[in-house]
Amino acid sequence: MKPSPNLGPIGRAAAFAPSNIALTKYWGKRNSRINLPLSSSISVTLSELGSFTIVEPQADLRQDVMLVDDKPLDDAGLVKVRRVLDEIRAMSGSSLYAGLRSVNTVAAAQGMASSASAFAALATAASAAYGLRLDSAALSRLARTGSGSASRSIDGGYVLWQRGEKDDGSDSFATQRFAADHWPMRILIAHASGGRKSVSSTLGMAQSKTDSLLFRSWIERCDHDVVALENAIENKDFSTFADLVEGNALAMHGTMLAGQPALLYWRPVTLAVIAAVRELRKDGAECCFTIDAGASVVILCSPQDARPVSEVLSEIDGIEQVIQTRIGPGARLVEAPGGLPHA
Ligand code: 2P0
Repeated sequence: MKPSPNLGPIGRAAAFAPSNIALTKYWGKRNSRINLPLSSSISVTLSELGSFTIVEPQADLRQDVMLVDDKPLDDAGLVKVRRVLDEIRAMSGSSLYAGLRSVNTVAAAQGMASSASAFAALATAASAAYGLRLDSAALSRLARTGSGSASRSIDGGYVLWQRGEKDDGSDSFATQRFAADHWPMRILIAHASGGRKSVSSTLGMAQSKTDSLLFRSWIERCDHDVVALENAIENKDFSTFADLVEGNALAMHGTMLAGQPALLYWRPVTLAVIAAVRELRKDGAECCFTIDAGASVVILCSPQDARPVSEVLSEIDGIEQVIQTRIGPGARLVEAPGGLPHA
């Protein structure tokens, strides 16, 4: 790629990016090198929970180095980080390596997508550090090459990640469809106690694609759900919204279960939360659930129902804590603190 004509100075930059929760899921790739999905997906961007990342290009470094939550990033993580940085270096015309430091406020590998906020923060901070001034579509594409779901954390509110058609991924990026205040909703994360998930999303979705009898119909269902859900959000139709959000998540887990080997992320507590949410809805609360690649459950609910719903969920055996948050803005540059960004 040619250097951008619109270059700013190279130097330390920092960004915060929030995590996001998919309302219709990304589970299946058409290109696993640059994370091109087989279906579009819709998400909400979380306020508060996410990743803070500092990037500093430095002349004395012989390779990129990164600390995540004060520990050196493992080799698999570094490969993905370098993929994003190499693309940025190609655009900026700089060959400098960078020191990076990231702090997460989301629980990694518990079914909460820490890679979404991590790579959105990386793309935002690193492009500024290398002097690039990129629009949100370009940042979303960059974040996507690190981790698919990260493409949805660049913008805030209700976000649509278009699967795109092109082999180079230029038309596969996410954009805001509705601002957070279009339909303010509370998000409750019912955090299941227990260890890390055993199979990563990256591996799990590859397995489902090759091994699940239901995979083809799963992708067809997503194509339908994305269109229908965008309409439900536009019309603030909670009943349709709840059916689509729950149905899409259950279909994704059904697809995993139909794999050989079957992939099961749930624990008994997962079913207990599902039952409680359905009971609460029957009793008139506006709430519905979704589940990612883990045992924890995320509940979308109206602001007035958030507290009573949260109280019921907190009482369930096996729920460690219920975190309440809301829909918020996307990734942004922030003031970089002093001190070297790497040890
Ligand atoms: C989603 N998940 O739409 C779905 C639902 C998990 C379950 O996006 O391989 O960590 O890095 O592109 O982004 C998790 O997938 O996977 C994910 P990669 P990523 O939120």
